[in-house]
Amino acid sequence: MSGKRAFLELLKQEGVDILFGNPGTTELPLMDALSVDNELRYVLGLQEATVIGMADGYAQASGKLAAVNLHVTPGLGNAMGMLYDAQKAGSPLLVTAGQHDQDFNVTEPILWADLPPLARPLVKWSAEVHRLADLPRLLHRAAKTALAPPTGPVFLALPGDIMKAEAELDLLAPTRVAARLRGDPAAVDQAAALLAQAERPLIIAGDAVAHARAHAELVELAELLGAPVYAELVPSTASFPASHPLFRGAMTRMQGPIRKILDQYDVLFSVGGDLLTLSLPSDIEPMPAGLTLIHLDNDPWELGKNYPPKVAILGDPKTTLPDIAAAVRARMTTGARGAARQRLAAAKAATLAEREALKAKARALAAATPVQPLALLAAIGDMLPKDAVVIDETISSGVGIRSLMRSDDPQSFFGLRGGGIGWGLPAALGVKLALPQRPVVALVGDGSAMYTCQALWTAAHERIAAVFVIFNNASYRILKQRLHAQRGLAAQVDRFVGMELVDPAIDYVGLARSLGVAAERATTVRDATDLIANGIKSNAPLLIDVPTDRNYKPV
Ligand SMILES: Cc1ncc(C[n+]2csc(CCOP(=O)(O)OP(=O)(O)O)c2C)c(N)n1
Ligand SMILES: [Mg+2]
Repeated sequence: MSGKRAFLELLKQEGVDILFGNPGTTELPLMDALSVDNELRYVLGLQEATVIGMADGYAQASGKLAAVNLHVTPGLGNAMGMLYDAQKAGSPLLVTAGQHDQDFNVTEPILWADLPPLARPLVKWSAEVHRLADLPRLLHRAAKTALAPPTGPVFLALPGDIMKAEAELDLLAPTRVAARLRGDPAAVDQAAALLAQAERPLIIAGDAVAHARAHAELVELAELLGAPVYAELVPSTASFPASHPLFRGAMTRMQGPIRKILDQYDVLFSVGGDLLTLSLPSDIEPMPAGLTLIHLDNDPWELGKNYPPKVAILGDPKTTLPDIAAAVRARMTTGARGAARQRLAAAKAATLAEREALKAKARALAAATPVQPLALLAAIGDMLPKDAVVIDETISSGVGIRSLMRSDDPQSFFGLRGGGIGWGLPAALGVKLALPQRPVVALVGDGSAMYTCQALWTAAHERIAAVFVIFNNASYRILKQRLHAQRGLAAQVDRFVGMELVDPAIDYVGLARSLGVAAERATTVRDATDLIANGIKSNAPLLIDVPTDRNYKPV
């Protein structure tokens, strides 16, 4: 068997049915093999950032391995920003790239550089195949590593001579690591003792809860404790059902406001997230000294990474949370149960009041021109069908988004976890490929959209019926907000260099149409939601450009 055919067979063994890629000369052997393969769908992205973004969305929404093939050095280079996002989101990506023939590299041919060290900082494992006989073992190892917890991208370089060579090959077989690790019983009991005595417990739910599909298990514990639940600071998933009355939305990323929240509690249970993902430095210590921390994660790196917990449990949320809940129940005194019931009622009332206030604020802005992002978000949240999936790259426009979207199941919401912008458009395509039966609506900032607008062509070419809503404030508004808040020179002279996307204004409708995607402009909230509804019905990709308020000063 040839290396190129073996590679495709190995991917199929690993359950891969889509190969996301962008080819060049070093990938020609592989492209040759694909020409006679009828099982793998090759999804072409017109820039490598788009290729990785699509694969990331696909991996996150499906929970499956997503396979990628990139061009040699510059191809991998273009992919790095989105690879960073995929790493932060823990997306199981098998990233491969072609390499020149091994005996050709000493001449330093065009496009050549040593690839594994380039990818290494952003992946769990990075290697190159040096003998065709090793291809099956290395490919299966790569796939196993990507999917074993904590999941994440891996990289494998494929020299041309390996792809072209022929040999008798044993393709071996995939390994799947059974990941439902149940936390240590002694530690579970210790955690339960602290939780059962807590007077003001709080839960922060991270992405691993959604990855483990452990909503019901966490809801049970939260209700038992009467503990409000925040999503981790920069979530990439719906780690708790948005409609649940204990859910307070994603916690802020600013030290001062975080501290204000945490000061109200005596025990913090952090499950499956990054504690805490901060954005800018501050003199304020966000973690109160007296707060008792309990930590559960399936990634040992995250346990006690920044703040020392009283109890740290390595375990899968789905299998470990019920053990914790059972132990808490057994340990709670009658008094503690009564107090928990009161907390539950009070927390529910507080959440409902907060949510109602946010919605009232949004309603009051519904008719404002230009469109206010809060009003648009709330209206979208009200009109989306129950099974819709929201992709969030709204940046400065996303305030309150987790409370406004009915993101109730673990696959209903995907957000930009790594902060490298340009993720939203391609991720939406990957999500729609993984969940073809569900309406997929991407909410994307105008600036973010420009990094990977090529994704629109792939949407048209592959007929991927996602709806893209551009929150178009003709600026990098978040940067203006942040710089203004620093009260420096820019705020004094009211001039923000490199943050205005004007002169010329970018024509997103024209851009989308030029890439084969239908597009319309909406100047009112009502027009925007009508168009979204049409887009969902039409079963074809649609871009909706919504000019939104450019104001960046606090109101
Ligand atoms: C790859 C990458 N380049 C640059 C940045 C810096 N950056 C963060 S937010 C932002 C602007 C986002 O603009 P837009 O999508 O229009 O959202 P808005 O701030 O206007 O809400 C930029 C340039 C980044 N995070 N990632
Ligand atoms: Mg903008």
